[in-house]
Amino acid sequence: MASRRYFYATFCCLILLGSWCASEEELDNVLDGKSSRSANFIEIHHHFLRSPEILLVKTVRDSLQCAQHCLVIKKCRSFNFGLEADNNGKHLCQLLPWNKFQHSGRYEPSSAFHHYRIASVCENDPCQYGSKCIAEHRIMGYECQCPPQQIGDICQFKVPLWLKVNTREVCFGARNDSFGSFRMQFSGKITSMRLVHLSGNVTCYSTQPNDYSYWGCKRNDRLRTIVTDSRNSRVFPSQTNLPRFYQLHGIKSYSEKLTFYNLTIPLKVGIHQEFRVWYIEDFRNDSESDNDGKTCADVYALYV
Ligand SMILES: [Ca+2]
Ligand SMILES: [Ca+2]
Repeated sequence: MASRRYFYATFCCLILLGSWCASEEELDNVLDGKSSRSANFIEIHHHFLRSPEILLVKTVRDSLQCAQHCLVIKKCRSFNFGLEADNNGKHLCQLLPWNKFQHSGRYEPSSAFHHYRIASVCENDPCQYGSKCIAEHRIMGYECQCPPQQIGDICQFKVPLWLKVNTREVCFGARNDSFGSFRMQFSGKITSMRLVHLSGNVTCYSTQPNDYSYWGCKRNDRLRTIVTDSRNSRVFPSQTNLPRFYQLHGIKSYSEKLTFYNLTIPLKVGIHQEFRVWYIEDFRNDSESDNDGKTCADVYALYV
């Protein structure tokens, strides 16, 4: 059975300066002089990857020096290290752009080589429900490619599902362009959004402060809160001719939840995409000077 162990290697320009200078044709492919790169390598004794492409062949004094050469080359994912030394005590070092996961049929036992690959976070199977893990070696991160009915950074959520999308409370005022903004925590497709009241209230007529409302002006069924994208194009509610107020069945201006259910075509959203919550008069710059107050809310989206 092949033995396996880990070792840590790092490259910075100073370590290799003098031992190897990149040739001109190699320059596009190597880290610049200000960069550094580190990685954990997994060592598999007596194995060899017959890679369809070899980035570079060097002779080196030991496997650590081969690992350092691998780190210099951006595309390098693994290397074969020859066990037999030449007359100068140097070993063969083949730098490869692939690892055994991409070419498992070419990974084989060998009496002449040990094989080393950069440890991938994908080896721990972080992506759920059989979704595909794509390793990003330069930052040692990864990305999960989710099947259609799942979302989340590790595809952990099955849709349809309401998810809270703001990380801190979203507060909007009623004048002076005091919209509240938030960024989506998950990419996917949404059809609905829901604002859940946390604190505060707003009014369109502060000279008569007896009334209060979370989403409108007075305590009635006229709603005056909208959601736009970062370019201030309205997303919710989706009706095309926006009056100074609108109505939604069963929802009052002081209801705890303001739910928009009106996207027939799902809206594709990206992770960290910005949306804004506006008071309508403030958005329209229309009769906002006598407005007052501030409402804070959490935001949920229905992913489908
Ligand atoms: Ca007003
Ligand atoms: Ca305004």
